[in-house]
Amino acid sequence: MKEAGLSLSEARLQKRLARTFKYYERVGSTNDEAKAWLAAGAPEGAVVIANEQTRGRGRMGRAWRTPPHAALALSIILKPEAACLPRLNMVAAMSVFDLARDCGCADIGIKWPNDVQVEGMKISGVLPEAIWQGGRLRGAVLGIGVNVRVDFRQSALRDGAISLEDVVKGPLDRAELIAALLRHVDRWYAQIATPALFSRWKARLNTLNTQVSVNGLSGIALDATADGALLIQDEVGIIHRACAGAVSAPEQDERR
Ligand code: BT5
Repeated sequence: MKEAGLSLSEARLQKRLARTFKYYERVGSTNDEAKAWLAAGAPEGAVVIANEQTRGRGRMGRAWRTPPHAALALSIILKPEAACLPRLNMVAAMSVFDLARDCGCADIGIKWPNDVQVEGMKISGVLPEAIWQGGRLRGAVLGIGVNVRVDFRQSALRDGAISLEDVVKGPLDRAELIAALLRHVDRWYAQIATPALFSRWKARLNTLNTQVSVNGLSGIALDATADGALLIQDEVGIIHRACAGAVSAPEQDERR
């Protein structure tokens, strides 16, 4: 679908973002660009934005679909305390939740750890990645993808994915959406170490008290912990702790 007069462009973003950013019409993955920029000394808050990703990444090597002119794909460079890394999932999920609410969506929930769902379907995915150097946290990249007008009708994802425009039934301006999303990220990131972020995220989780299967472990999702783990009770009553596992461990990055 064409964005008449409202296409995403560096100039339109420049007018709306009071921050350092890089814009790509087409890129492999914004997370990869942001990681390279972080290594080269990017400031906190800098963001990489793309109109299209050709190798968009999900968690654990999965692919993320970002066709041109249809989605938000951005990666924000952050420099949190190492202890706050597990909270990046919450920052992103709450920010997308608020964006969906701004757009007028009503039935919004967070599927643990960080998928935002509207009407039970995935509208957004989050990929936080930490960069370590010599045992020290250099920073983190918070990748966020949001479907704005991705057409899933002919796709294998059609039963589980949805776009904002499917819900609001009207055209949305991606430059405005990015500006609004970044305002939410800034606000929630400022609260990353607070109990408020955790309690608001937990209150929006639609996963609690449902049957789940995480990393081969099945059971009832009993609770979520302040560091973002899920407590799962198996069929014999044993409680297991599942971690989101999306923020890479120091050893993994140092081996690259
Ligand atoms: C995620 O992974 O949901 C994280 C996606 C993060 C994407 C952003 S875009 C900007 C930044 N740059 C990147 O390269 N990545 C980040 P996961 O929970 O593993 O979900 C991946 C699964 O979601 C896939 O295996 C598909 O089943 C499904 N999927 C792929 N594309 C989708 C889409 N556009 N909408 C909904 N579901 C999708």
